[in-house]
Amino acid sequence: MAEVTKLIHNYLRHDKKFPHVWCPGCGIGIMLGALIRAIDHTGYDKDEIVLVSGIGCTGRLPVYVDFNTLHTTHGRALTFATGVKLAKPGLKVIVVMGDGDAVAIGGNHFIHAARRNIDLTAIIVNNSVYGMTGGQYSPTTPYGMRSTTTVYSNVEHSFNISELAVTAGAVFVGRGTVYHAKLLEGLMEKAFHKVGFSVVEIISHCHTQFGRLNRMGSAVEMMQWQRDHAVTVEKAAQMKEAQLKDKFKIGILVDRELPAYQDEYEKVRSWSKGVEKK
Ligand SMILES: Cc1ncc(C[n+]2csc(CCOP(=O)(O)OP(=O)(O)O)c2C)c(N)n1
Ligand code: SF4
Ligand SMILES: [Mg+2]
Repeated sequence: MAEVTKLIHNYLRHDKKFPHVWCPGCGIGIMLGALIRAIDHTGYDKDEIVLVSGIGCTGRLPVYVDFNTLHTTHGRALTFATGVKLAKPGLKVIVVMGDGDAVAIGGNHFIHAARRNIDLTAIIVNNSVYGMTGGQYSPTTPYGMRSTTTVYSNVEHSFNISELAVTAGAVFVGRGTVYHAKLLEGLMEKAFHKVGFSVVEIISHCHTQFGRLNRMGSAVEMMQWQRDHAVTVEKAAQMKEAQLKDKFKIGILVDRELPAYQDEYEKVRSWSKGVEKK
């Protein structure tokens, strides 16, 4: 309990910004807890952290935490974060986005940040829908599911955010759920330690929009769904393709080394100042 009180006092803007806007039972609160614990474990000073977000229920998160924070425009969090990282390479820049923020309006920024391998950590809460604006479908709404703009059935096929990140070049990609909070915390910590573009996708629930429209039950029942459909990468390796049909993998999906953009950029700048090119 003393540990929780310490975290609350250290990291939340408890005297300024609460009560928060999230619905009771929303997964974003669990994600916030995991994020703060992971940052606490890394040992960074609060002033060394920059938390950047766009707009959305998830995008609201930096408002509540006592780091350097930027609450920017929908879909452009990664562009603001890129500017911060290039201007102040010594800072740890973490970008918090919803699925819409990251791969709908912000999709092009996302693939190019990954391709460029700029040293940012993207934390993406995938709740399958545009939560804040009333439950419209997003690029992660599964085929056949309902949203307020696909009232009969979504006829589009959804993005797999983590696979997109792997293909686009991210050096670290992890996927967790808000049910598996401890795993999530560990994935975030690993992502923060990685130099280059790292991604943590978090399968979460929006019970008041997506869950209600698809009759998926309460927040607790939606978390039970996460428990029953998530399979660790290690377990999945032992399973047959048919057994994995309605499951998704959690854990570390990729962890590789590639030169990070801002280091390469500094190298080129040094050549322009007369340092000999090797
Ligand atoms: C340029 C622009 N387009 C659209 C909007 C309206 N808008 C605000 S949040 C949002 C979607 C939020 O969905 P997501 O990013 O998945 O976050 P969630 O609320 O689900 O956490 C939209 C479309 C906006 N604020 N700015
Ligand atoms: S609308 Fe959905 S995503 Fe937004 S706070 Fe409520 S439950 Fe969470
Ligand atoms: Mg969303």
